[in-house]
Amino acid sequence: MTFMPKSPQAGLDRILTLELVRVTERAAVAAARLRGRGDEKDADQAAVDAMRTELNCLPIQGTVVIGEGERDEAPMLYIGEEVGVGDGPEVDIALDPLEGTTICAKNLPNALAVIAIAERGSLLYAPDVYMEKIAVGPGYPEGIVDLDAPAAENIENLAKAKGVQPSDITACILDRPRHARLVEEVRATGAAIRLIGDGDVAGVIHTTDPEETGIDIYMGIGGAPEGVLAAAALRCIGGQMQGRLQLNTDEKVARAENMGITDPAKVYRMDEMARGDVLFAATGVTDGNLLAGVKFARESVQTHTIVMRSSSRTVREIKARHQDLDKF
Ligand code: VTB
Repeated sequence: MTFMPKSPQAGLDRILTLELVRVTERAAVAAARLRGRGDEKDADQAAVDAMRTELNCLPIQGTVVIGEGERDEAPMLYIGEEVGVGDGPEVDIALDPLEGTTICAKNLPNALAVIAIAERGSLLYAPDVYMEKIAVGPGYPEGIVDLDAPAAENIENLAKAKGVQPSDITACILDRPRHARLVEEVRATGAAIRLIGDGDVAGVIHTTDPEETGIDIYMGIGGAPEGVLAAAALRCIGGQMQGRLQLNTDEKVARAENMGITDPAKVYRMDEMARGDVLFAATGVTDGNLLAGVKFARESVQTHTIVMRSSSRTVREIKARHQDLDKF
């Protein structure tokens, strides 16, 4: 009998999934060399340079749509920058070479190097404003959480669907004064809260494996670019997420309009933030709940990456030992 390889699904070339791993690995190693040095800017710059170098080796015609900022404020990986070798599929790219610059500078858990690639026109072009978010992992009925419902109702509905008491639920929320009321409302249900300093892309991803991470639900206001990246990840693993841009000034509304957003109050579902075939990769910079951080040994560097693709829902974990230390 001849072995017939399974034909790849439509959408992006699946070989890109593995190519993507090198991109986040390299950014993570560059940032990790500057872990715990108290210098956020240096670590971020190192990650940006490394990611850009590796991205420019990919066989794509890529456009950064979620990046380091607008062209005038970010010299590299700015929104609109063309990356890749300029040949191959036209793709949109959302990236954060160092998600959690402060946690990296302090060497605290869950700093990541992150990237998502999607077919052209299928990621939400979100301005760099805040986004109110709510997310849960897979296995719950559609609509189990709702951004417009009171926090207590979301916790209670989730607990019911999970078959536990609200006191068995843990919510992940960014530790910010703006969340004082949300924290109060969640605690009033009896639920526990994991307050994180930064890193809400990881916070959202952690909801997909509550047994491992101890987190059932992500709630609160974080960055909109991080919201799109998190939605891309959940599209691949499964789960539910909603986000609403915080366009609370005329200037922000105008910026959003420039990016094609006409309804400032719209609640975006996960599949409206990241449509079509999406590839997502994240490499741990510091040790975290799902990914180990970069380890430096005498003759090698080790990395831990999660890489996935929405059309097949394959989730791979890649632990790599790099021995070509000149490159890293
Ligand atoms: C979050 C967090 C990021 O920005 O999105 C946060 O996940 C939101 O902004 O790691 P504020 O810090 O202003 O609250 C980050 O901290 C990255 O800047």
